[in-house]
Order: sequence, then structure tokens, then C-alpha cells
Amino acid sequence: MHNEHNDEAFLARINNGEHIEPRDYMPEAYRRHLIRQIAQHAHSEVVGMQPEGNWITRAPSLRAKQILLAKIQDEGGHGLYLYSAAETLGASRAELIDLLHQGKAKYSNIFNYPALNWADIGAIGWLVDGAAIVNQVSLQRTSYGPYSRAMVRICKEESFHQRQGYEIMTTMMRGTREQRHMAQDAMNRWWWPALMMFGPHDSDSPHSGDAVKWKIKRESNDTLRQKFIDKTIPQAELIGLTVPDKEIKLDEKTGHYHIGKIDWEEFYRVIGGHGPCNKKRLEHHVHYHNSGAWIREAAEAHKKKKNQKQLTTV
Ligand code: FAQ
Repeated sequence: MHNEHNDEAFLARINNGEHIEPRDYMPEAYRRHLIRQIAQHAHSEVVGMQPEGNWITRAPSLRAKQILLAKIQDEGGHGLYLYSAAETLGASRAELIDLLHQGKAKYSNIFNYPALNWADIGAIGWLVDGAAIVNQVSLQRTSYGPYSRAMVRICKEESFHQRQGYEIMTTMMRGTREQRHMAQDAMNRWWWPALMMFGPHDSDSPHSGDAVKWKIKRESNDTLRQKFIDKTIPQAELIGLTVPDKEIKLDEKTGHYHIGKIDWEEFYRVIGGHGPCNKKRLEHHVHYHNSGAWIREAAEAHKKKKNQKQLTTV
């Protein structure tokens, strides 16, 4: 199947704005690029349940607990849509999880930081889901059909998550001095890692060339980061939070905020496995994956039994 004619026709379809579907011709490099990105995205959703899960039993009210539980379940569901999208490219969920456990697949830098107090749950919803939405709204127009359709559904839920996070931050900023201090402390710790979620600067991003050519990425890492910055700084100011960056300046002409330097050494350290919680996150995932083996076996046995029954009744 692989020949120049196919590759040319494939690029023409991409440039024409068409979706590529699972049974369509695609270059092997396009397929591999998507599996890497979708798998990392799926792992992020699932590992991202951990810092929040830590607060279910300590949520300050029944309402807050219900909302947090629903949000965490949503994240698990997002992981499932994404593993399914990767399966349409020929990569099984078991295989992808195995790569995660071997440390060969990444997940978002952001989930290697601890959630220390209740305001962190607000900061995760507002800043982390907020950053995820900016990226994912753009990915709704990605060229691979199943990924694009998964994004449409995920974005609807993420926007609710962002609002619940902002509500927590707003409530805390209207509270006592200690609560305002907790909210500011969470802002100080999550702001920079949230900016890193968009990946390295465009000039240092090895995958961006192909991603843009194949319209997997519709906007660059820096463009999306800037969108998030421009949207989020006024939200912080509105509730009295200070953005932890002395170099922030609004360019009146362009309407964009200028920010200080991002600490890329920290980013590479964290995604290289040496962040504050990398070890804990991975060990937790491995432990619960292994202790849940019995339910996967039971589900397989049930499926087999059901199929046999159907065969005997035909
Ligand atoms: N973290 O050349 P690029 C969420 C790696 S979902 C870790 O720019 P690319 C929901 C990158 O993989 C959050 N690693 O790469 C939620 C590559 O390494 P590799 C997840 C990162 O792929 C909320 C290397 O650096 N969202 O939060 C990161 O073109 C609350 C070079 O980078 C997605 O995954 C990073 N932040 O662009 C859940 C969105 N950035 O693979 C629970 C889909 C870069 O060669 C609670 N993904 N790297 O070993 C994307 O849009 C892209 O993959 C980027 C990176 C933009 C993340």
C-alpha cells in the first residue's frame, strides 16, 4: 500500500480538511505519531485522577464531594474514549498500559505535583482543566476522525470541570484570611506547571513539524499557551489572586500578556521521571492495575460464556 501516490493523495485529503478514518490509507509515521500522542493523552487523564482522588474523603461538604466524585469519574471516562481511539489505530490498551508501566510512555507533567490542600482541587479544576480545554478545543479539529470526535465529547465535560475549579477558588478568596492564603499558595504552585502543559516552545518541539503538516495539531504549543495566559490572568485578577510572575505585562496594542521565562529545566526534569510525585503516581497505577487483574479475567470469562451460549442457541 505504501507508495508516493498514496502519500500524496493522503496529504491532499488532509489539506482539503477531510477526516482520516481507521480503514483509510495513512502513512505509518502518521499512525505512530497519533498512537504516541493519544496514548499519552489517555494516560494523563487516568493518572490525573490520583491527585484529586486524594481529596474525596476530605472534601469540605457533601456537595463538594459529589462534584469531585463526578469529575474524577469523567476523567476515567475520557481515558477510556482515548484508549478506544488508539485501538482504532491497532494499539491495544494492554500494550499501551504496559509501555506506561515500563516508563516508555509519558503522561502530562502536571500530574507529578502533589495536591496539598483543598485549594489545590480548585487550582487543578481552574488551571489544569482550563489549560487542557484550550488544547482540546483546538484538537476537536484534528485530522484523525476518532480522536476529533472523542475531543468534542471531552470538551463539553472539561468546561464544567474548569468552572467547578474556579468556583472553589472564588469561594476561598471570599473566605477567611487563611482561606485566601491557601488559594494564593495553590495558585503559586500550579501556575508555572500549568503553562508547561502546552509543551516546549515551538522552536524546541520536535514533533510539531509533522503534527502541523498532518493537521494533528491545528495550533502550535506557543499559540495555545498564549491563549490560556490571556484568558486566565483576568480571571485571577477578578477574584483577587496574584499571578506569581513579576514580569507580567499587558501589551495594549496586541491585547496579549507578556510573561517571564518558563523554567524548562524543571519541565524536562519532571517529564524525565524526577518530579515530586512521579514514583508515587506510577507505583500506584501499577499496584491498582495488578490488583484489578481478577476483574479483567472475570469480564473475559463472562464474555466467553455469553458467546458460547449464543452459539448453542443459534
Ligand atoms: N507533559 O514535540 P512536543 C488533562 C513531551 S489532559 C509531558 O511539543 P507534542 C485532563 C512530548 O510528549 C492533559 N510530556 O510534543 C485532566 C515529547 O516527548 P516524546 C494532557 C510532554 O506531542 C485534568 C516532548 O515533550 N493533554 O489535563 C508535555 O507535539 C484534570 C517534545 O514535545 C494532552 O495530552 C507535557 N505537558 O506536543 C485530567 C493533549 N509536553 O513523546 C485529570 C494532547 C510535551 O517524544 C484532572 N497532547 N511533552 O517522548 C498534545 O496536544 C501534545 O502531545 C502536547 C505536546 C501539546 C502535550
